[in-house]
Amino acid sequence: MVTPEEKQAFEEYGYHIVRGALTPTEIENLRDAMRLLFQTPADHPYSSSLTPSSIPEAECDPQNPRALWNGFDLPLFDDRFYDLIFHPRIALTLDALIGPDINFYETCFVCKPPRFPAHFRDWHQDSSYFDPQTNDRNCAVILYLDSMDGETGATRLVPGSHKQGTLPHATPSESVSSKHLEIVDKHLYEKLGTNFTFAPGDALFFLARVVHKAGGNSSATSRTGLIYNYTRKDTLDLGTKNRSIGNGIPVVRNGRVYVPSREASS
Ligand SMILES: O=C(O)CCC(=O)C(=O)O
Repeated sequence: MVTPEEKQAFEEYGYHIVRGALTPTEIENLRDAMRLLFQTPADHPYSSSLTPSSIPEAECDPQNPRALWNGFDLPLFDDRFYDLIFHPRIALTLDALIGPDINFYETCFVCKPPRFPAHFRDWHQDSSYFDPQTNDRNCAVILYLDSMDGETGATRLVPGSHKQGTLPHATPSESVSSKHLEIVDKHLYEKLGTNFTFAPGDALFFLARVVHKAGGNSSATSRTGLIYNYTRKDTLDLGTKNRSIGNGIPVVRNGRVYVPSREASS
């Protein structure tokens, strides 16, 4: 799944890209799952897992009537999000990058509606939510369901920034923002960030300490990515245990995607 050169680059820069990780049929299937998730009513028992954006200038997308920009615990809303945890190409790439032996950690989506501001989900490390852990083998993969580039919501990241360790984070001061943690000195990272162009189905893997942000979307259409986090089997929470559903379940063992019945009988 990953060449020795790619593994070395991953350790150096903290990220890895797999183009076309999802097939066109898989993309369509996951877009359909997102279309249904976007219809979740505000009085749904689990709607507190889904966050409307309240961006004044953002256009309302008829497919996303509550303007949901972010949501966690996706398998609560559609079994297809559960199946995706075990996608062989993604799971075995993770095993090669941070393994051996991978566990699931958490999942979310980020939807960038038209006119999504570039500072809305600004520079941060995912590890600000996860640390302390027993080691740094915690990795996100963003699966792009729509094309994204520097003007249309592509994730930006700072290569090698995982080597800085854990940086101070705070809640954003801008009135229009995600309200999620961001780096206190976030202005330092703007000129260091790499711009990418992603096609639907591409996958961006990066360590939880890599500094990254969601790009702004100046186009007329929403752009959605699914973000799945995984850990190595021995990467454990030392502080408050992450309570995301499915957290800690086995995904790869002995170089194979975990299948419960098979493992029980072997
Ligand atoms: O969607 C993106 O491009 C990145 C979003 C992100 O990093 C986050 O919401 O934590």
